[in-house]
Amino acid sequence: IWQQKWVIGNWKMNGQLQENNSLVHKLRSFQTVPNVCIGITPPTVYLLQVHNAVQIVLNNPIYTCAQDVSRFSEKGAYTGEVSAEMMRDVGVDIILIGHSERSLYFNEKNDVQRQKIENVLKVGLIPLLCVGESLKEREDGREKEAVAYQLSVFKGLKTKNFAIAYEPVWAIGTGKVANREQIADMHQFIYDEVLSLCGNDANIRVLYGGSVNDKNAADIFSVPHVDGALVGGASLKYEAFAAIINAAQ
Ligand code: G2H
Repeated sequence: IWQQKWVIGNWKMNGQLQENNSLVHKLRSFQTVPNVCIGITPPTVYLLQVHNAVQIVLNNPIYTCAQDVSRFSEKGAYTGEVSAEMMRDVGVDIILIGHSERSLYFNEKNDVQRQKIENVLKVGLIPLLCVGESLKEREDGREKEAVAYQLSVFKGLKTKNFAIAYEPVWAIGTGKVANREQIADMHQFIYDEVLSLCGNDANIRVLYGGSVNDKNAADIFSVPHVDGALVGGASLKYEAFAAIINAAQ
């Protein structure tokens, strides 16, 4: 998967047993899309349902992803928490870390993200770290400084596999998309930063996220160093998500 384009749907807090089933069943028709790694990120309570539904076809390439994980790694008295080990137990492959909505609503910062990444790596799953500057940081010309600070959570980790989603906060769910130059420039910067932090032999996927839809996906995928997309709203509708998967081929 480190050579493929990734199209990961992030359902956020959306979904229901019946609609999930019908969406996943339709998506299973994509089992042979070459060079595309498809992922679905349902709310935690639906992970097992989605995993079982994508497993029905053997050797299917649909990955089950989680939106978040506990910063605690050992089982115990942490009411409401779900550990990385439990995620692996129910078939999760990839775990999102540090989505900007986590910092916005739960005040999650670098130290917590670092703990979560370590927990994910410890159980052999892939962390997908979300980074991105605020509107104010971009207006002040500090977007790279902001992203470099977020990426510093990778420093000194013993893994060579890194997935990152660049999601400018001002482009999330707003309909605004960063332009080609902004995306190319930041993705190049992320590559350079991560390779210098973790070594030139690291496997990296850098996805773009923020209002990706069926209309703009092909254009975004053609930008250098864009290895895929993290798709929110548009991943909830089969037609739109399918068109984005097709655009990634
Ligand atoms: C950014 C993205 C997916 P949307 O959060 O993570 O959501 O595509 O709705 O902007």
